[in-house]
Amino acid sequence: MRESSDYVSGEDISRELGVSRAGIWKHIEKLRKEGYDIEAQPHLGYRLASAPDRLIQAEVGWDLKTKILGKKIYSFKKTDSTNTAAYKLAESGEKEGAVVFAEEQSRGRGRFKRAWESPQGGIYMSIILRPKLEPLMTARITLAVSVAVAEAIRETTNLPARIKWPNDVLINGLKVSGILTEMSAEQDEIDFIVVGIGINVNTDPEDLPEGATALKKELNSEVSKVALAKKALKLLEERYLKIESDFSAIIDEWRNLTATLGKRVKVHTHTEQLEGQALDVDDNGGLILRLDSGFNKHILSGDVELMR
Ligand code: BT5
Repeated sequence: MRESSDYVSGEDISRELGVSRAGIWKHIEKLRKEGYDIEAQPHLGYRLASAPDRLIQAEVGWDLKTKILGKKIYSFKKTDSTNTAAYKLAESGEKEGAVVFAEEQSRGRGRFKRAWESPQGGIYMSIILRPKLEPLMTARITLAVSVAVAEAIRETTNLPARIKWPNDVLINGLKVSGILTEMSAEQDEIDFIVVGIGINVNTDPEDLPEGATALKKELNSEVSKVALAKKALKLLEERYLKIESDFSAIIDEWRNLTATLGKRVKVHTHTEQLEGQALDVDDNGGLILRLDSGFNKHILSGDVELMR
């Protein structure tokens, strides 16, 4: 029915799916309850007028042009945190590429035990990865994800999304997306990584903290969460496959999208506060900071404050 903009007869559906006409009616009723707008006309059959903008297998998985990411999709209407859910799944052996979506989170998490506000209207997704990288290289993943998210926003909305090292995507200086990369590793080997992505899509700005914005607010119209999530998965997969072989290409993209380089910044790490000029990123995805003393310092994790 999805491939056709016109009516499909009950007879055709019945033949193709091998179910009775009464069976079809039952399915149609179920789909309607899930938010599908299906028109029924005697003699003509059924027509899909609109599909719900929900982060479920039938929507995100449909025509998703990826090889790994999203091959398995778990969806919650509401959960505490998709990262927590994905982490548990990965611990019990879930394969690389599985994605957990939620329409809402009750305890969305940011980095360093901070909260991620997760009201309805946003995308909350976590992806399980099992890269053969040294643990030191996980910052590469965050960098690649930030490029994929910023590009997906640009391609879907035309809005000027920019990246603030390491994990923020901004529009006009306001935060529209955050990334939380969590890892389980033993010595020199990564067991798995969970990449959590939160994007304020059709979120009501009143439900967001100061300094945040949503795509709907910037664009003045609703954005399809399904289309954006699909695009992000596709663009992320392309970059993920190059993370070892061609990371310099990802850094080049990052350089074009960043709002951090060249700026005077203050960096808060968990041990110290540093000030200087954001010079570049290194091969591990770390930030290279030119200190006032003239020394360059490589920082793998921290918060950047842009100075005037
Ligand atoms: C982040 O942390 O930006 C990572 C956010 C990751 C969220 C995703 S959603 C799916 C998955 N499941 C989870 O539980 N988490 C991931 P950080 O850099 O620490 O930034 C957190 C700070 O951003 C907060 O302290 C607030 O200042 C701000 N903030 C909180 N909610 C926000 C929102 N919805 N939009 C913009 N900014 C927000």
